[in-house]
Amino acid sequence: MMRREALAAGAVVLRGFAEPFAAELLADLDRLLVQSPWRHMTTPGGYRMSVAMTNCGPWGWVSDPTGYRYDALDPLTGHAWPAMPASFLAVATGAASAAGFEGFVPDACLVNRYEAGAKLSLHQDKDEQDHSAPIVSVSLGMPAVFLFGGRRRAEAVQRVPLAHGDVAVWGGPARLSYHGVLPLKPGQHASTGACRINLTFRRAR
Ligand code: MD6
Ligand code: FE
Repeated sequence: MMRREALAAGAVVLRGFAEPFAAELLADLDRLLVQSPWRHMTTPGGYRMSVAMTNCGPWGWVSDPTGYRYDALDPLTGHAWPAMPASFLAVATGAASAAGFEGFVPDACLVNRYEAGAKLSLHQDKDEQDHSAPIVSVSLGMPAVFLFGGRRRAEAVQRVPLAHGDVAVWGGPARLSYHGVLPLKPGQHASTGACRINLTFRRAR
């Protein structure tokens, strides 16, 4: 059973939406990691990100000392990113529809791995060309506290626990909302061990 929790106009958490697909998503993730492995990117400010990342699909989100961008090639391998698995696409389009965003076809999936202590500071996703498409964010494994604010950094931030199988979707009036993830607590999850995996789907181009 899926529970729907509104965060704001245009933003919702679909509790457990991805749970039935979790085993397939994680098996497909293992296959794509052979092609484009985890790496810790560097921020434009020169810091090593605590979250390990990779991508799949036509476009991959990349951070390096020159800035943030979407790139068709994995800078680590020089090759195209792995294709987006059918299971990933199905969960992303299904969750978007359930959240009221019909016709969402992601062309980028950023995959994040949080280990104990890893965090993501409050930010907006604005490197995409098309802000009419939502962001679809699938949580697997260890739980985390997601921070969800407003369009301006100074606005109040909600603390939203995200567990295995939960999907957060934000678009429309919430598309440019500030968001982040608090440092992951140590622990173990049956499907991912000590880490949290997050699949973030976007329309980059
Ligand atoms: C999450 N990730 O891991 C949310 N945004 O739950 C993001 O919001 C994110 O990991 C932009 C770039 C990288 C990210
Ligand atoms: Fe983000």
